[in-house]
Amino acid sequence: MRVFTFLALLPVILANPLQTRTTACNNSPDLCSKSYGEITHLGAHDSPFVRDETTGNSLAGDQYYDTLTQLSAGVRLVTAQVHKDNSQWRLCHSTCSLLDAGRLRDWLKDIKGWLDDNPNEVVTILLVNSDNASASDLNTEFTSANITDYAYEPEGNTAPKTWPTLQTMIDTGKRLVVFVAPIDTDSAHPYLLNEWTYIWENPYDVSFPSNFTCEVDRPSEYQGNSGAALSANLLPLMNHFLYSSDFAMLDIEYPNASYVATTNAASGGVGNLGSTASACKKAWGGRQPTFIMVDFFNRGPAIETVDNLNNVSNAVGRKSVSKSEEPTSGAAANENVFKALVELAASARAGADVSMGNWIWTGGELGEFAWWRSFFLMFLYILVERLYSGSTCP
Ligand SMILES: *[C@@H]1O[C@H](CO)[C@@H](O)[C@H](O)[C@H]1NC(C)=O
Ligand SMILES: *[C@@H]1O[C@H](CO)[C@@H](O)[C@H](O)[C@H]1NC(C)=O
Ligand SMILES: *[C@@H]1O[C@H](CO)[C@@H](O)[C@H](O)[C@H]1NC(C)=O
Ligand SMILES: *[C@@H]1O[C@H](CO)[C@@H](O)[C@H](O)[C@H]1NC(C)=O
Ligand SMILES: CC(=O)N[C@H]1CO[C@H](CO)[C@@H](O)[C@@H]1O
Repeated sequence: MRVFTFLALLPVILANPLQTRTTACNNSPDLCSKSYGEITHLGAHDSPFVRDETTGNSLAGDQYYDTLTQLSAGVRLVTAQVHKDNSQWRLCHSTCSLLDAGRLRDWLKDIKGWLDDNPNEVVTILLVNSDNASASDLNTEFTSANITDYAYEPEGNTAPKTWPTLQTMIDTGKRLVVFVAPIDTDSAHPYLLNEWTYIWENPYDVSFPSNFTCEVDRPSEYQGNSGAALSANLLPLMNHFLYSSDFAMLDIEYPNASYVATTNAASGGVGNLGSTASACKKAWGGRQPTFIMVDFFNRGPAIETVDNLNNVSNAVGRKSVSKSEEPTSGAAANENVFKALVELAASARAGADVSMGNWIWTGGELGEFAWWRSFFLMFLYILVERLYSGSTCP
């Protein structure tokens, strides 16, 4: 019956090839003709660092869904920290003893497979170069994943005034943009772009919903001067994730998951994504953020604000993920300080050396009283160990 209907319609389809074909680029036909730099791409902060059963619901996880699920749900910027561990380039959060998401090359292989399967999508990777990998080191990983054919190379060595349209990037097959923060660029591997030549960011280290701001934090040469950064054609990346301030005095930060439904919402309470993005767009003379980076992207849901900024109401081809619930039962129960301390202690036990660096989850600087904090943490650790050893339920 279906075949018969199709055959009956065939002459109509052949006669009107342009009218019947609607191809979406990054989930919308309206975005095909838009420039890569003018639209807003949803970014998953710390993409491979997930809080699910694979990591024992680690509090160091920033996402409930893995990278490929993120991409299938509409995320188009995936980010990760790259660390050197046992002579391998691995994706680790702060330190490999805290949260190790495997080798960089394996993650890239997964993304390569996704790009093969999704020929109309333009994806951006942002790597935080935690252990100063050279361009040649990273190229070895990208080559091993056979992903370099997709990598886009802008002309020249400065931020371009205009980026190609999504359709052009799709047609030329160069639909992967790779930024590294930071990297000494190497003309032998021109697709590895130094983030600070092309992008500026607002502050990322925020632990109160009222503290989100729109001004430049990095690169330092444009600090507090978004006008100059925009005039220099740098793309605005809007960090919009909230850390818990529970351990702020110890320089330990972990994502605030309990408030994320508001943090990522299109409207509503203090610090919501939609209002912040609107305020930033206004502050930037009508320029919308090129990237918005969030924790737990499915909550909010964050994609709603991105669609609003892109004027997209006809999104297609997205895998649906839970917008309200955390996918793993039990994750909410881990929202307590004792679990955090136990994880820290376990990570320190697993690590070869217990330095203050091991205690820092993400961001944060070693302050002048590091020795004192370290001492205080050891005290807390002993306390927690005692609490845990005598009971099953803290
Ligand atoms: C990073 O490595 C490069 C060589 O690839 C070296 O020139 C540079 O000094 C290193 N930077 C840091 C901060 O270690
Ligand atoms: C590498 O990927 C390209 C497509 O991007 C494919 O044609 C080629 O067969 C792949 N090579 C290997 C060794 O898998
Ligand atoms: C998350 O942020 C909200 C709003 O500031 C706050 O009430 C809550 O205590 C925070 N949760 C954690 C775990 O820090
Ligand atoms: C969405 O519409 C607004 C208002 O007309 C416009 O400023 C903006 O450039 C549009 N964004 C995209 C990606 O089309
Ligand atoms: C730098 C800054 O603005 N800090 C503020 C963040 O929000 C808290 C709570 O609202 C204020 O006390 C800080 O002054």
